[in-house]
Amino acid sequence: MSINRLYVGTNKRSPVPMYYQIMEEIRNKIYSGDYVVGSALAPERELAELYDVSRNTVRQAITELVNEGILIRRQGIGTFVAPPKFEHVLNRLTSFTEDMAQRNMTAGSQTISFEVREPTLVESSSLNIRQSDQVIECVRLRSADGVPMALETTVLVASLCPGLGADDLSDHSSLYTILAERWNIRIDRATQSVEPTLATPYEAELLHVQPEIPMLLMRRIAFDQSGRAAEVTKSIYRGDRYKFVIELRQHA
Ligand code: 16G
Repeated sequence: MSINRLYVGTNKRSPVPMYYQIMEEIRNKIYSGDYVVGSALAPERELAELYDVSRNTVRQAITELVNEGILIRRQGIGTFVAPPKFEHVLNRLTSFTEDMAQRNMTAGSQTISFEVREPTLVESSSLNIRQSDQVIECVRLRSADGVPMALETTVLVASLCPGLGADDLSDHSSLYTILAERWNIRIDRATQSVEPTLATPYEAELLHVQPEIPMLLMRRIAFDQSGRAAEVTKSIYRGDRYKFVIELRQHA
């Protein structure tokens, strides 16, 4: 214990709360490889002794890191170092299937619901169609090597992809590939927003996470090669497994 104490970088006299400093310490130990992915964190009692704080303070630091997706708590077993989050670089328009292929992972798709209906006011205006036109709404659970990653609700202009059925979108099929191959609709441009949100009980159950963990909500309006809006998608990505990286340049 006394040797470990030499490496403790927390400072009780700092105005920064101790739980916050301990979070930073644990994060640094993970980044520097002192704590490896999958390894168990020392018990709360030991950490409390190491940092000379109460167990409550240690528990608070650990809970915050669990919420961030850096640690994983397994009920009755312990707390473990989580694998690094997927880094998704937002500088190119890709499909979920392409994203997974770039990581040498297999994209999976499970269709939860599929229906043809009239668009809402927001959808008809985003897709630039009349309210009397038809749209196809498809809810898909997307996975990476079998692990659920995102829940996507896609609304497509029905007249652009006549005959598209629920069966077309199951297993490993890519919507963008089907649109291109069957109807020559090549998704060429999109506007996309990202906001934080909390997992609803329904999303949490499908994505195998605790309810109310942070999630990333993305909305995309995608246009084809002739500039027609083809798709409006709401995607809920697991906040504990994803981080988005944006490249910035001062001059375009
Ligand atoms: C991505 C898109 C989604 C699109 C899907 C097509 C985001 C946030 N969303 O998940 O809008 O419908 O890819 O993927 O990137 P697919 O071709 O694999 O079905």
